[in-house]
Amino acid sequence: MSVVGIDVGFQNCYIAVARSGGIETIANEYSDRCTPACVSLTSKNRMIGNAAKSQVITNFKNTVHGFKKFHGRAFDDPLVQVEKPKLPYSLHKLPNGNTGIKVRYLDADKVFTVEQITGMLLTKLKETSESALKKPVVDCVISVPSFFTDAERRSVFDATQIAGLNCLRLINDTTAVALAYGIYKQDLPTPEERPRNVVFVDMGHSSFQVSITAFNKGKLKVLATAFDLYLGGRNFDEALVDYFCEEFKIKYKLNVRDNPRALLRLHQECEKLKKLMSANSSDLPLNIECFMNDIDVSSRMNRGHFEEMCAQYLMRVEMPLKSALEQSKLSRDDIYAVEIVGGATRIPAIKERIAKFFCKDISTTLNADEAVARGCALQCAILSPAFKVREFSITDVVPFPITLRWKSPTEDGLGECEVFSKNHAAPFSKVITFHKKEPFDLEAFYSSPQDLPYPDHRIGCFSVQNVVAQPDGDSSKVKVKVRVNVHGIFSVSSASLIEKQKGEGEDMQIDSEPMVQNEGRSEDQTKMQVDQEGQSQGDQQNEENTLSKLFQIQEGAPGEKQDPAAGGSKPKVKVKSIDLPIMANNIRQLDSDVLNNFVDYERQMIIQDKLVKELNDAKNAVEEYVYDLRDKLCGVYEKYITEEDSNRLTLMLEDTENWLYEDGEDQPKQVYEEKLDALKRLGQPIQDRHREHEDRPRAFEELGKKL
Ligand code: ATP
Ligand code: K
Ligand code: MG
Repeated sequence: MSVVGIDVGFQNCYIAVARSGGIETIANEYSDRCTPACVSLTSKNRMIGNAAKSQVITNFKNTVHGFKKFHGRAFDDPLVQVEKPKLPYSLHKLPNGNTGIKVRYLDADKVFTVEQITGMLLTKLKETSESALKKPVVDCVISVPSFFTDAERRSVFDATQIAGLNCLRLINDTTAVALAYGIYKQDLPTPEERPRNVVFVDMGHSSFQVSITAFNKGKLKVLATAFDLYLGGRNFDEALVDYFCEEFKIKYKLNVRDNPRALLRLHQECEKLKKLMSANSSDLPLNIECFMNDIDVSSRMNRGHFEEMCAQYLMRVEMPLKSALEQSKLSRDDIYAVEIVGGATRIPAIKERIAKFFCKDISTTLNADEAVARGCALQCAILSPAFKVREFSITDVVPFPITLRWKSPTEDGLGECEVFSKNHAAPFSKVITFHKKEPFDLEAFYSSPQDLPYPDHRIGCFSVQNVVAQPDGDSSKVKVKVRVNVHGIFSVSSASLIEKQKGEGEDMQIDSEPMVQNEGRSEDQTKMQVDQEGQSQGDQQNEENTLSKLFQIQEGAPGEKQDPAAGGSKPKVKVKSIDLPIMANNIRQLDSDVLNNFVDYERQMIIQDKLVKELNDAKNAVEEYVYDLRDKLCGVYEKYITEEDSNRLTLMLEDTENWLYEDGEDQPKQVYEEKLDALKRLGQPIQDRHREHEDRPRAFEELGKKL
């Protein structure tokens, strides 16, 4: 079993694995630890990662990047509409209203869902991990921004399935970083001592995330998270692009925005310039040759000017820091350290703002690019039964409060209950008791739409089916379990009808306020605990854990369960409970048949890519042989072939080279293989004569040694 953690960034992806007793970030076939989040479609195959990035300008209409924010979003979503004009490729409204990505692939127009595009990227990352680990990779942990809502998380999860991955956890970026920070610390306070509070700040290419996390020995607890959905490194690139577009309009009469290729090039150059400015406060040049209409352009920029231009973005750094601190109810003095990660935190002005806000020097003890992936790999190792890892429990938060609503005969026709408050511990399950005579619907939604970074506050509707009245006509007691699972996804996970036993029932209210019980740890966390052998049960001092002890469900006889409500002080009464089916509607997740089609299609595309790769390899082998043999004919082989033969062979090699660029440009694999064989039949005897000659003195030498 393999242990793999993947940081899927808006711009950059990283993979970490558990290998030879530690966590390592691995490099791809370009010896690059960073794989660009980029997919390029062509008439023959797909290129993914570095190969796709090199197509950004040449094949701009079919090279997809910057798609992470489209997960779980409708085409009409304001966020999608803001991004759309900035993209060199086209977006398309799918029949179900979702965002589709329109490209040319295999000489046909094709619309992919964002799950499919991320699925392609994950396929590549899976292959990279497999070649590093030299074994199949299925289990993994993948990071998502902490502010991702239900729909976005479900969408990313679907993408992992398309790629054939078994995602053990979608972990929040900043929580992964916290794990990477805490698990190696030997000097954390004991569980009885005051925790060590650390702020984690991650500014990537597209967004800004902050978390405050409390550490004690063997555990971390996220206290608060905050974010700016639209603040990241790309804003700073765009500020430079805007500036130079204006300048070039006046200076060179160029309308850069009308030329997608030039605009993309300017973007790339501005990003380079931005990075240079992080290390350099002096005046720096920007030069682009043959930029547009054969004109070379040049300009200059320095850090001071850049910071002035970006004042509006720099101003926004403080807000999420302030929000997280307020939510955590800590003061600045309670903060032990401020750790920064993410590429854009390398901008000196951003570091300054963060340090100034906390009145503290910031720490950069973590690898800014790789910490998220490493945290993911650590979480994967903890969850994997095949690995023994230092005990470490992770308690995350519910970032946006969740409410359930149902039809009720009393009140004003609707009953309502906030089941998860903001920053409630997660993963977590709760049991809610209803009194009902017939099936009923539970509508789940985010309680505060105004704070939600998503235009629709509905999560889904869960129908509890097969509910009937008791034989005496009374309402039945229905226990419904709701949970935020290990991925941060909400669901009504199960329901059961409790059959009334003799002598019980007098104290039953009809459809009163539902009773909510905290179940403590969800199943997922229980499993986590089992996996982390020897972890103490009572490791949380909070109220939930006490309750979890009180209300732990025990295994009963088949079809029967111990009534969780009967725990505690009351004597335990055995009751019969019947599992009820739940139908989930309007959940923003792919239907299973659609998902299966995507899984099949991804497999087909993988096969297609493999065929193209084999074909290209066969063709390249011919080309390489031609170059190699030609070089050697005028070099080391010269003595082993007559001049006449050599001339004839050289001519043949030249013919083959020309053929490769003409008739031989696009042939089946077999043709290249035959061509190579034919060349080898001529080249091999020369090579053999050469080798024989080389070996002879060595053989004599060896013989001499022996004698
Ligand atoms: P996100 O977290 O938003 O999904 P990501 O994880 O892909 O995005 P990172 O890899 O953390 O993003 O950071 C990429 C950003 O950091 C880019 O905007 C890049 O230009 C910027 N960046 C990297 N190095 C530097 C540097 N030395 N100075 C300034 N910016 C930098
Ligand atoms: K990243
Ligand atoms: Mg990131």
